[in-house]
Order: sequence, then C-alpha cells, then structure tokens
Amino acid sequence: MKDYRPDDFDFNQTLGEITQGIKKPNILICGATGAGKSSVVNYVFGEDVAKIGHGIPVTRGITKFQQENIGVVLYDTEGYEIGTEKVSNYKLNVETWVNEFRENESDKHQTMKTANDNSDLSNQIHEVWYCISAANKRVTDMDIDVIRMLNRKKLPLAVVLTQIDNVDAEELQAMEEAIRNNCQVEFFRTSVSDDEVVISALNDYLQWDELIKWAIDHLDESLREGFISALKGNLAAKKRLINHKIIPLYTSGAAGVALTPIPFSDAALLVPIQIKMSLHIMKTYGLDQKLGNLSSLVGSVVVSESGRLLAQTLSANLFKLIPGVGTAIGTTVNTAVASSFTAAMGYAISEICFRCATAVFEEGKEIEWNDYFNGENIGKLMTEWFRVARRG
Ligand SMILES: Nc1nc2c(ncn2[C@@H]2O[C@H](COP(=O)(O)OP(=O)(O)OP(=O)(O)O)[C@@H](O)[C@H]2O)c(=O)[nH]1
Ligand SMILES: [Mg+2]
Repeated sequence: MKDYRPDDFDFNQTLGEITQGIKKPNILICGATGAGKSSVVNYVFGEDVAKIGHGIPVTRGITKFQQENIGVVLYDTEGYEIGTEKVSNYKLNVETWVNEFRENESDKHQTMKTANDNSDLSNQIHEVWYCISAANKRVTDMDIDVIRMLNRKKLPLAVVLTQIDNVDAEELQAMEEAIRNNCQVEFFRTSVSDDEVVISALNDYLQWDELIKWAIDHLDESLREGFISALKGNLAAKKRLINHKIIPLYTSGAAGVALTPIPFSDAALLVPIQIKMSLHIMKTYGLDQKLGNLSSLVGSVVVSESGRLLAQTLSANLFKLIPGVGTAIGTTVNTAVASSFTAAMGYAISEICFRCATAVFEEGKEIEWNDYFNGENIGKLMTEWFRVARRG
C-alpha cells in the first residue's frame, strides 16, 4: 500500500473546495429599529457572522453580510423608527429591493461568470425573519403592512417575537392574538437575555429550536447544509446532517472507487476521500473556525490512521462481519468494504468532533485537540460502528 504522508495533502485547499461546494441561503432580516434583529442573528449564528463594519451596503437601508467560510448570506434591513418618515420609506425600500433583487443578482452573475455558481436559486431571497419586539407591547400597522406585502411575494416568512423577557404572559398573548388576527404567519418567541434566572423562567416559552426547525424546513434541500453549518451550537442538527447527508456522500464515492475490484494495494485510494469527508465533518461542526490549523491535525490523523486501520481491520477479519463482503477479501477491496470502512471512519470522526464541539462551544472548555483526535479514539469508535453494523 502506498504510504501517504500528511505532506502529500493540502488540507486547507481541500477545506476550500468543500466551502466552495456549499450553497448559501439568502436570509432577509426585517423589523423596527431596536427590535432585536442583530441580537437574533448573533444568537443563532454567532457574533462573527454579522460583525459590525463587515457588511456591504447593497441599497439604501439594506446591508449584506457575507463571508467566504460561512454558509449563509444575511441581508439586514436598517430598522424604521416609529413616528418618523422612515416608516413609510421602509416598506418601499424593502419592496423595491426585493423586486429588483433577482434582476440585480442575475446581472452580477453574468458579469462575474463565477465557475462554481451552478445554482439557479442563488438569486432569490429564500426566507424572511421578521422581528417584532415584545418590549413595545404592540404589533404596529406598519409591521402588518410589510408582512402582508412580503407574503404576497410568496416569500417564506417567520415572525420572530423578540425580547419576551420584557412582557408578562397576558401582554404576550395579546400580541400573539394581534399577529394571528392580521396575517397568516408562523411566529416564534425568543429572548436573548443573558440573565440565567430570566432565561430559565422563560424556558417553557422560548421557541428558538422551533424557529430553527422552521427555517430549515422552509429551505430547499440544497441550501440546508449551508444553513446548518452556519448555526452556532445546534450540535444535534449538525450531527443529523452529517449522518444522513454528508457521510453517505463519501461512502458512495468510496464505493465508486472500488466498483471494479481493485487490488488491495489500491485501498489507499480511499485515503483522500476519507480526508475530505473528515474535513467536511469538522467544518460542519464549526471547528474549522476555532483553530486555524485544526484541519491539518485532523487530516494528518486521518492519513496515518486510515491506512493502518484498514490493514488492521482486514487482518482482524472485522469485515467478515459485514454482510455482502465476499471471500475475495485480502486481495481486493470490494465496494462493501470500501463504503463500510469509510462510513465507520465518518462515524468516528463525527463522534470525536461532536465531543470537541460540545466541550468547546457548550462547556466553554479549553481542550487539547490531541486528546480527542488520536488513533486510539478513532480505532475504538470504528470498532463500535462495526459492532452496531453487524447487529443491525
Ligand atoms: N432584555 C432584552 N434586551 C434585548 C433583547 N434583544 C435585544 N435586546 C436589546 O435591545 C437593543 C436593540 O437590540 P438590537 O439587536 O441591536 O436591535 P436591532 O433590531 O438590530 O436594532 P437596529 O440595528 O438599530 O435596527 C439592544 O440594546 C439589545 O441589547 C432581549 O431579548 N431581551
Ligand atoms: Mg441591528
């Protein structure tokens, strides 16, 4: 078997290829000044996504936030102040811009002719999050007016009822009633108070998870990965995406490599596939944002483990446990071996990344990456995957 060395691979380039392949949903964020738009965005995507000063004004009152390695594009509308002339301008601005958006975006794409833009969907607003602050204790005619206008354009729209820590239950109910009576939209209660007591008291009312589920469900399948990878936290959703969408992408790639029986020595062909899969998993958990050179660490571990473990598991007859793996094993890597070995590797890397992400993002721990990404952990988890596969 060819001995791959970490130097044979450009991990950052691979990570770049993965990033290029991810389509990004365009999300429009609406609401009055101080409604809590920025707070919602920061809560859902983390503070890096729409950093002050990083936006590009696209038209009067609308700022675009886009970063190469982040899977969503946000359009933040400058809020209107109740009682100023900005109120009437707001609706007109948003409406005009939404109308022109498609045209402008397709012009731009024609001029730029970006090689990797194969998405017919890129020139659309994919959904609207309309923020209404519960702190104002009322839903204004203006809000209703703009929501109806956007509804007529058939844009999926959710009302984010923000700052609910500022109202009592009755006031909240009255506002929800007002929304229900005036427009047909789904709404979700949120608050970003950093007071733990407040948040735990509100726990039964808060609907962040529901908002995120709504947002995912209303995106085209092809745009969900970008959205989910851009989320802060939400590790369970990320894990689901990895198991159901990302790992299968690579296991079928691996099966393709082995479609015609290939000599055992060519099992190394699986290494590049597994590296790319591992970096893809790591990126989905947002770990690539955390430490610049983590991709080379993960890549290197996969390079060294993949070959070793394949040889080892073959000799340990582990594969005999997998249905469909023929007796030719030992001389050829057939499709079942190639894909199950890759699936096992994907499972192991996903578990390890999940543990790291939990420690770093949810528990705020400083961790030693080597304690997580090492041959022992990968080997143990892969064996676990094979045991489950055998039983299943
Ligand atoms: N108590 C409480 N305050 C909040 C909450 N969300 C936002 N705020 C505060 O409300 C103010 C406005 O929030 P932003 O998120 O900046 O509102 P915005 O809609 O982005 O405002 P503009 O960009 O000026 O239109 C800030 O001082 C926030 O700290 C919340 O859930 N609870
Ligand atoms: Mg703001």
